[in-house]
Amino acid sequence: MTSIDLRVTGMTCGGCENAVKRALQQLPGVESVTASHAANRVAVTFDSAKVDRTQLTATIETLGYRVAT
Ligand SMILES: [Cu+2]
Repeated sequence: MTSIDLRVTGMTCGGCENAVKRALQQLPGVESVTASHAANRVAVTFDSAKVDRTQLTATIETLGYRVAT
């Protein structure tokens, strides 16, 4: 398993955190997700054979949030 900590802006409440968590957890290979709008952070643990950082980032951005690189 690989863990990454993404800096994500645009989340303003717990609903945003849940939206991000739900969307990421639908991706194959995603093991766990924690999100904090207060810290502007999303931490993801995933199987790098099944999903990569680009896909995780794209999924978050599809929801309307921004991922800093
Ligand atoms: Cu929100």
